[in-house]
Amino acid sequence: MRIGIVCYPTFGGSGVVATELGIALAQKGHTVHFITYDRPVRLRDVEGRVFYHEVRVSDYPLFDYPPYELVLTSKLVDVAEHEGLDLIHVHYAIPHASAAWMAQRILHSRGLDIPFITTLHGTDITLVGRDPSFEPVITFSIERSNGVTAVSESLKQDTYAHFPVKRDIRVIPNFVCVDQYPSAPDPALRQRYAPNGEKLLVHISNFRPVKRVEDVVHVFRKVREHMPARLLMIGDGPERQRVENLCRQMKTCNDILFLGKITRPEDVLGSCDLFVLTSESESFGLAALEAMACSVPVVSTDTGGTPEVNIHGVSGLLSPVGDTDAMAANALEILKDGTSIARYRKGAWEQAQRFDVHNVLPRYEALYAEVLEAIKA
Ligand code: GMT
Repeated sequence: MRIGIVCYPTFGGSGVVATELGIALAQKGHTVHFITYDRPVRLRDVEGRVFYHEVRVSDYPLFDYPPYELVLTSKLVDVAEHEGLDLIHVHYAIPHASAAWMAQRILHSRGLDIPFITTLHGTDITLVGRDPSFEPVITFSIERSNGVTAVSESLKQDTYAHFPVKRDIRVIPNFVCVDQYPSAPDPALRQRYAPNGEKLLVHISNFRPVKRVEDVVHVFRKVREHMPARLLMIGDGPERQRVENLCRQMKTCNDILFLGKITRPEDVLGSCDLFVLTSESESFGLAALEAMACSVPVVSTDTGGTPEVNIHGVSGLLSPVGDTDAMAANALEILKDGTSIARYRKGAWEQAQRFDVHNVLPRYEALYAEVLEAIKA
């Protein structure tokens, strides 16, 4: 199959999943064309079957706002026609699904009928989508997609709750290539970040308000009252400065390290003892799954799709949003002794296996086959 993938090329989970999906499809022999405004950060070639087409918006003085959706639409038409795409898969409802619909109509007028699939990732529905000004476009493009997937059952239900959408939405969860994650800590990294045998906590996010990153610092402070510990903060975003200021006020700077954006977070994750995710809302929590794939247990909030990924008492522990006392108690419960740590590490790794690419990819391929069949009929 020749598949076009549209995604945000950044460190966000939707871009990471879209990129890994394209790579996994190419590994199975499909040809994959990424169409986006920048090269996806995790993109790599697979035997000449992965291509990248940049959507470049020129800066016309006439426009107050750059017309990205229109340029994306034209690029989709161009790539579909000239690369002979069989199908387009867009990640994130806006503006990708509406651009795909417009491209589909243009292609139809030129005698080509190409289906498009929309994968809903979370903030397109739970945050951005709740802005009433987007509602008509999101509802329309979900209804008109040839196939729609959501990354969790919770996100599927949120979509029905927030939009007057009637059509079927298929849950296909996010995935990881479990083999690509380290199976044991790296002694050199442990020595660098926890030189005195401290427990190593880690958080990864885009530091947006929805992540409640300050709560991570409060959880860490409470854990450190009971055991020697250090915290690694990975990622960057609008809240980072505020969180760094909080660390300075609390005089915890020596034990909290801000590593910024990292292309291969698994290199660090694999050497940590506990992943902390304090989000207010989270459709899935890909970063938590990546931690679990490295056998790192998770202390998280019980919001959105997180409980579908982090199983309470197995891969980690869950507690209500904002309850940093409960999250710290959960962290201490997991880290209390070697037996508990080993049990949760095993539970985390086993739970990650359920989301291995080998289990999830066939579900996308089956959907592709179904929509291609339906468009021919
Ligand atoms: O978490 C973010 O703010 C980024 C966002 C994105 O679109 O990249 O992540 C969403 O999609 C990820 C991949 O499906 C999910 O793992 C995240 O849970 C989801 N984020 C939220 O729902 C807040």
